[in-house]
Amino acid sequence: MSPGEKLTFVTSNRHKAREIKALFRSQNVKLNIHFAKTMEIQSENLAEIALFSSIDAYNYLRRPVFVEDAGLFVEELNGFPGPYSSYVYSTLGLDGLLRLVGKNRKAVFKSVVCVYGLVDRPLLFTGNVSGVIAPKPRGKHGFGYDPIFIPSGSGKTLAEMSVAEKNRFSHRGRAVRKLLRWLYKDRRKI
Ligand code: ITT
Repeated sequence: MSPGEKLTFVTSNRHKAREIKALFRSQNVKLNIHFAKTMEIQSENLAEIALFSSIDAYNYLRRPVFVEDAGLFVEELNGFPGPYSSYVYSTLGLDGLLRLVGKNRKAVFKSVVCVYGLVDRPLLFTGNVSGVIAPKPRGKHGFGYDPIFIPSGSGKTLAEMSVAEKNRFSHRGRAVRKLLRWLYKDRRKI
């Protein structure tokens, strides 16, 4: 069995599952997915949240797992909503967030992947993408803040992109490609 096939991705989010599955498929690796909501601690640090979620997933499944935690950090709002992105999305929504953003529209999407139970320590991989907040929502694909985030180097919002195109730009694509590189460029580690 290849190292990637030993791993199970645990998430409650079918969009994330689709994006990550496509990244694994592009390397000809099958991905096991288990849909469940893992425990999320309250912290300002995405890596800490991902670490605790991965331990929770491992304790439940008792096999090598990985989770991914992400958030949108808006510069003018000192990084808000950041680790609270899920809660803010369901309370303020896109329009509520757009009302808070003024002249400075810079933002960063951050992703942290945490693997637990594969080797003798947790493995963390991060991916960031800078961009700007669009004046109004555009596009029908993706989820969450995709309709209002335009990554640097593109004129489109993430919601105007296919899964493959979003993966080329996105925070998640960057973090998961690092994981795949770790698994396949240096197999002697496992
Ligand atoms: P998990 O079960 O994997 O934790 P989740 O939906 O709770 O799924 P996160 O806590 O990582 O995921 O993400 C927090 C929120 O940030 C999420 O609900 C979205 O609103 C937003 N978000 C994360 N990644 C995004 C992306 O790629 N595009 C748009 N919004 C995103």
